[in-house]
Amino acid sequence: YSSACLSYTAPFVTGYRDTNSYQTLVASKLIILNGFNPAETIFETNSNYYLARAREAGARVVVIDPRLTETAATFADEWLPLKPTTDAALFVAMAHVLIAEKLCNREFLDKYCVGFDEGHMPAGVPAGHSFESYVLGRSDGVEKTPEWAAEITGIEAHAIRNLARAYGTLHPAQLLQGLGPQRHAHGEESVRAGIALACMTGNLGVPGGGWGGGEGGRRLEIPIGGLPTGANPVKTRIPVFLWTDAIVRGTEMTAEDGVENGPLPSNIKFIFNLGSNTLVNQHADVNRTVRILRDEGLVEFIVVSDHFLTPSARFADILLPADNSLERADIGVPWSGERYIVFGNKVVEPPFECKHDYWWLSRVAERLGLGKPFTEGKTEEQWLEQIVGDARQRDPGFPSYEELRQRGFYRKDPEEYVAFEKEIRDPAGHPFPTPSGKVEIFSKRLYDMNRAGVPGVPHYIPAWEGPQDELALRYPLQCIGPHYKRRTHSTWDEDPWMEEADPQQMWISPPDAAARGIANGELVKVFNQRGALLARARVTRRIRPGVVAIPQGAWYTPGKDGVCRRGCINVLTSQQSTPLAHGNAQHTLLVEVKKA
Ligand SMILES: Nc1nc2c(c(=O)[nH]1)N[C@H]1C(S)=C(S)[C@@H](COP(=O)(O)OP(=O)(O)OC[C@H]3O[C@@H](n4cnc5c(=O)[nH]c(N)nc54)[C@H](O)[C@@H]3O)O[C@H]1N2
Ligand SMILES: Nc1nc2c(c(=O)[nH]1)N[C@H]1C(S)=C(S)[C@@H](COP(=O)(O)OP(=O)(O)OC[C@H]3O[C@@H](n4cnc5c(=O)[nH]c(N)nc54)[C@H](O)[C@@H]3O)O[C@H]1N2
Ligand SMILES: [Mo]
Repeated sequence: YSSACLSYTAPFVTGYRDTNSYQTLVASKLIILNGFNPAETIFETNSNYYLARAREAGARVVVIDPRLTETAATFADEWLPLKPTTDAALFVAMAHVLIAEKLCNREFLDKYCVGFDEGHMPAGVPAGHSFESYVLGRSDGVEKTPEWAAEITGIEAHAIRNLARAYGTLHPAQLLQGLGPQRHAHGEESVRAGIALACMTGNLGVPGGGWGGGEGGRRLEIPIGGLPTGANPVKTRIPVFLWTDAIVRGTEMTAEDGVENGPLPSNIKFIFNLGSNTLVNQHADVNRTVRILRDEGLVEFIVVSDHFLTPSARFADILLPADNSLERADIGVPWSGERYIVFGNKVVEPPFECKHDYWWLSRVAERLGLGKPFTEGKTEEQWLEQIVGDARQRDPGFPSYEELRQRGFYRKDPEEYVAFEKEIRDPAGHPFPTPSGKVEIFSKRLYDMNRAGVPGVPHYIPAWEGPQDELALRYPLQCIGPHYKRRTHSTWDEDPWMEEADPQQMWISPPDAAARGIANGELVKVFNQRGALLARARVTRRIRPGVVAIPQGAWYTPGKDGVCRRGCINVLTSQQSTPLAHGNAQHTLLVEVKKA
């Protein structure tokens, strides 16, 4: 759900996915934050600290986002409010300026990359397929000038030119992409086009330079393990976003659907849903999901474990009340590449029948005759001791179990980490782990796969349900669902204090509101071909006209008419997956809004 397009696509280009640590921002002369909003989504505890340091050191910060986010309000010298789904067009036009104004680092491209120009193409590919040929319009007759992109992105041509010139002359420069731009139809392309730009300006593997998709410095993580998961005898894998399809047509899904080692021997009949509200709330197209889950002939049994009676929990055949982090001892590992772990001691006993998931899972394993291999006879605490013991073997500085329990955390000093540094310093000794050993701006693997909508080099491909889709005649507003600072997805949506601080509301621009007679604070109905919801309008200049934003994560609360009263954006989103990664495009949708 988070990063399918990035995680799946980046390895085709650079061999693996990696990002500089945020300390390196301090050396940057220019920082482009593209759909990256760490002031609200906190990509690393100190990402904002380093952004502030970088600004103090004189870096210019440009934020590209349809919304004037808290990040833009706090750090940006310039805000470019582009139309959602059009990042690749912006990047391709920046590439055009770099070529036309001779700001390209040809030496870097020749040495480290394949596929930028016709002189550096893999064997067996007909002429005209390089990135340069695409940008200059030699392959399709359309020159990707800033004027071409202005029409598509809604960013004026001179602003695109200025940004490209700054990127081509201020060195080192860092281009950081959040995960929002890739959670879109053809989200693969903004990832690939971003890496191509970083190479064109010689910004890969350089301190203060770099290209990043979200999390920083993964390689510096603390070596903490978890419970062994054993060997999964099932070798068939499906893209997670297609789980609802696997319920209705699992056995028919093929490699075209992203299935590996298929086919599935059966459609999904049984679901364990632990610590997740994705069963209903967080997956796209709630109304379709609900229709599927209601059909008892499809999924026959659902087990849910949670703290709250979430919209997902309402679909459980068996609902298990879980203990929470104050009611058990556990090791907490940050989700991003950070250099600390925390230890949470048990503060109170779990109330009523609440139990740790390990407790009931062990008992299920026992009934299946797998008790011993599952638990190895160990209690929860014995597992924690073993995990700490293993970590101590890998890292001599790691505290003992008792020390960790007392202190509550273990951290290592932050260290600068520059992604792809060794590949750039020593290309012969450390080739990029791609077929050519270089950065593949043209990927022969993707070209040979010949997947519809995935060419060999990055292209701008108009999104389905995007601003250029005919559907916009019926539903003229693009709608995005940003991650909201007051909650984690749907967690704490029901908390009244958080609601007071940051209510669930829809951002709409003054002209769009005026055209519909909507005043600030009024209740509106937002709808499209899949569903409808009610929301309070926040009329604000902080969003570009033509776009509305409804924070994702509100609890699905349908009225008798099926309209969601709370404002769960996933009643409007689509289950169509992206063409290569089969990731979700949950930011790509069109809607209309009217007074409720
Ligand atoms: N407070 C809080 N923090 C969180 C989370 C949370 O729910 N709440 N969730 C966590 C998780 S699991 C994840 S995966 C990350 C998610 O982090 P992201 O995926 O980066 O977050 P989003 O809010 O989806 O998108 C980031 C920004 O992209 C913008 N955007 C949307 N569409 C486009 C586009 O087409 N182009 C451009 N340039 N910008 C666009 C949005 O307006 C938004 O400001 O956050 C993590 N952090
Ligand atoms: N429209 C739209 N939809 C999105 C996104 C988007 O950008 N737009 N983002 C997507 C992304 S990136 C993600 S990661 C997903 C997130 O989707 P989910 O991971 O499903 O998100 P949460 O709503 O945080 O659900 C977590 C649940 O776990 C429960 N829980 C917490 N701690 C425990 C515990 O210790 N034990 C048990 N048993 N339960 C516990 C919480 O109460 C909560 O109900 O949403 C995706 N959905
Ligand atoms: Mo995520």
